[in-house]
Amino acid sequence: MKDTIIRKIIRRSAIVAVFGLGRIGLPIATTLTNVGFQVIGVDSNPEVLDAILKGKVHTSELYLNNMISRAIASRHLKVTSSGNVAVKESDIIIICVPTPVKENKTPDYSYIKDVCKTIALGLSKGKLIIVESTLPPKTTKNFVAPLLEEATRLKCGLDFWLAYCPERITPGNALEEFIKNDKIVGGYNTESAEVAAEFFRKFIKGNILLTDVATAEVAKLAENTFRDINIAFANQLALICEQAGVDVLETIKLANTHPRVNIHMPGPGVGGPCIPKDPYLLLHSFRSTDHDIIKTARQINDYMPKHIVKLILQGLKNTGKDVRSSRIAILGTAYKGNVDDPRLSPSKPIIHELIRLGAEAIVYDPQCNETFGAKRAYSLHEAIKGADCLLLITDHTAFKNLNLQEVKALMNGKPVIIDGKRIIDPQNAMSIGFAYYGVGFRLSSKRTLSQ
Ligand code: SAJ
Repeated sequence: MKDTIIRKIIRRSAIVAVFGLGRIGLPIATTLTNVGFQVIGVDSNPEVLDAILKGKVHTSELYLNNMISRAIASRHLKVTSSGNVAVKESDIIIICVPTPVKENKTPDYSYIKDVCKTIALGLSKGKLIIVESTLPPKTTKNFVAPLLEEATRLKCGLDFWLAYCPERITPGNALEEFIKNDKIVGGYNTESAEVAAEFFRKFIKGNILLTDVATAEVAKLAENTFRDINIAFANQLALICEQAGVDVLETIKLANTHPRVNIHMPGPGVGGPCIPKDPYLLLHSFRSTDHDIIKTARQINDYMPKHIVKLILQGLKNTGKDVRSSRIAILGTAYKGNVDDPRLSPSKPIIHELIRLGAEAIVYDPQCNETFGAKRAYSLHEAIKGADCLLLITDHTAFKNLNLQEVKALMNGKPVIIDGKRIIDPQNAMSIGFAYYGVGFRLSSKRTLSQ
């Protein structure tokens, strides 16, 4: 049985079903057609399937729509909502569905549970199931495998193979990184790891790193939790630098010249579908102690939007303006630069608080349609005209070369600029006449923030 699937993989005659055609699953499905596999994409959302069939997917992945159209036209990619049929026709099944956390920060298993139930309807001997979705530790062994076994009476690791192989591609560069990155392959058992590794060896240019499922689950969560903690340190360092009267950018630049130091960048908060929630998945089923760096890092990063509002209020106060009669232009609602995704963006709490305080909030984001309840500007000019305060939240390339002379001329009174991503030159801004505030930029003693 194992020789059969290995032979199909080697010949690239194995048919692959990809469940979940979102920002991870769709690039994976499309790339697999590019490297010679026949792929069936499965998604429960008819709008997603329709956009794929029309080659009009809203994405920040360059060339993805062209690749999709070619794959559909050549029939290397089919898409369907009938998951059980797709499983019956496939040899390899890849799961790329979301694993969010609920309001109470516990894992939401609904997506992974639904997809496992669907897969079980079509599962038979000799298939390989690969989970790419980020999961709490021990979920593959204690939740996914039993769901598949109970419904099919098949034995995991014997009748079918199961591996946890997390994705670490960065949105906007998914197509390149899917092939280039090293790949962790966590096998339910040794044979599962071997079969999954053989599949990835056909197209992954990075290293294939074999381990067990639980270690692979924790490794993935460790990667993203490390980033969250590192960013939290950069954010706390920024707050320290503001009060110490130094610039955090220069501080980090100097500190990172140490051969083994890599401090990340401070910002207005941590957003996106992964980094803000993965630390909670890692903590799940861990009996936290009073001294928990992971939770503290989350609190620091979740505080940063509040700090941005403090900077805004300070800037308006120091220029004789009242927030209740101020127009505030917010550049960016996407959670990070050059993506179109607003999920958990720090812009959301900032905009909601500004509206609560009575400000007129207007948003411009060339890549993201979300406004979080603020007015929407359809150009930079429209957003900035008449604004009392300009707020930079997302470091889109389009915002990195603002003509500050022109911006100042459009703004009202003594203009305030709040540089959440530190993409503006403070000296240049101040020389032109802006009241400049930046995350981690020295607050002169007379400008310390009111607590
Ligand atoms: N951020 C900072 N400072 C930094 C880096 C990021 O404030 O130095 C902020 C960003 O503005 C954003 C948030 O953190 O709001 C998250 O950004 P990110 O680039 O770290 O991460 P994501 O959400 O794009 O994460 C993806 C992840 N991919 C998957 O889970 C499939 C993650 O595994 C990758 O590590 C990450 O991309 C990456 O390496 O870019």
